[in-house]
Amino acid sequence: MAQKTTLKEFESIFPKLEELLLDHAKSYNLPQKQLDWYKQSLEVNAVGGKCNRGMSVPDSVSVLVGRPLTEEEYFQAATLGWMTELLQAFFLVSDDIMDSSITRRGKPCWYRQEGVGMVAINDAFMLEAAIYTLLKKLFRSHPRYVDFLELFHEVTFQTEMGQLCDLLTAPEDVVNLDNFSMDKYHFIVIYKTAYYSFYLPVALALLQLDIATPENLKQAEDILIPLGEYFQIQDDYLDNFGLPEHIGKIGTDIMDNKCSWLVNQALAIVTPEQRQILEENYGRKDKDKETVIKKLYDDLNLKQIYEDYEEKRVGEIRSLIDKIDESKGLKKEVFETFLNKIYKRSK
Ligand code: DMA
Ligand code: MG
Ligand code: MG
Ligand code: MG
Repeated sequence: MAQKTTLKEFESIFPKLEELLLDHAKSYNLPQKQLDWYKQSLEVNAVGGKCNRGMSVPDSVSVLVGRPLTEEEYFQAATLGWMTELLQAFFLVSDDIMDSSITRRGKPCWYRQEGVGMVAINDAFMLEAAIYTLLKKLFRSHPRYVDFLELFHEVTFQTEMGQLCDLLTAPEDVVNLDNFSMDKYHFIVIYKTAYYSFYLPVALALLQLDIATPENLKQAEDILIPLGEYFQIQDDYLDNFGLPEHIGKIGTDIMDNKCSWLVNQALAIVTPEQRQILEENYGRKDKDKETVIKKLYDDLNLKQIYEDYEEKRVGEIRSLIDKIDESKGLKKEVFETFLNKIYKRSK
């Protein structure tokens, strides 16, 4: 029987990894002040989230071997999990700057914290670099070391393409609703979110066990990408309908002119008059205009449309999972665990 990791157990691995990262910086005689800064950036940005992505690595490894992990196996899997959290930290620190966000995990975004500002850009790069420091220190002799490296590089590039498309579809100065479409939306979200949040942890688990093949990686991708798309649709829904106390962040998609799932749904059903309201109020850095859009979303019943969509999508994903051929080394439970964690989430 597989065993699920707890946040406490997962977090207990972090101090050891932090020590390795700080030792690495010390080996270059990085001065104390900068060492303290790096430590602080690691602790604020990599720790303190839900760690769903990170914990899914040991959970997936345990499901795949069908038993609880040994201490050594758990350490390895949790380390790979922490690397996905470092990748996420790198993306979030930069995403919050680019999205002009206010809070993250219930606190001011890193770039808005006292004395940080644009140093956060370099901190983001250092969070990314930490992945490769750990990979080299702990996986240099793993038979799939090169595959780990290539996977992190490829998934990083995929996410950056998604972010590029997200940003260029949301210019700050021109609102053109004709620029939005569900096709563009699909591209944006599978790249900016699904690969690093869903495909990466499972691919890492397969690589750790050295059972990854082109076939089972493809099989995993075929389910994890739709699952990741559903997850980002939830994120877009929660950006407007979620409670900041639950999601730990204040929504910015309307003011940021984002090609969000909600605006695409709205565009599909608006009357000409409502479209005019969208044209005049969407994507403006103005609280009152944002309120007008929020009211329009309520009038359009987007909450109900989302809830109906969620039921339909989850049904489709369940049937994809049901069709998995377990003879290629994958297990349905890996995906069921993911789905159960995010179904009807409010944070
Ligand atoms: C999330 O997009 C994607 C990445 C790569 C961080 P987002 O801006 O909707 O995320 P959030 O709502 O957390 O700012
Ligand atoms: Mg954002
Ligand atoms: Mg963003
Ligand atoms: Mg969002």
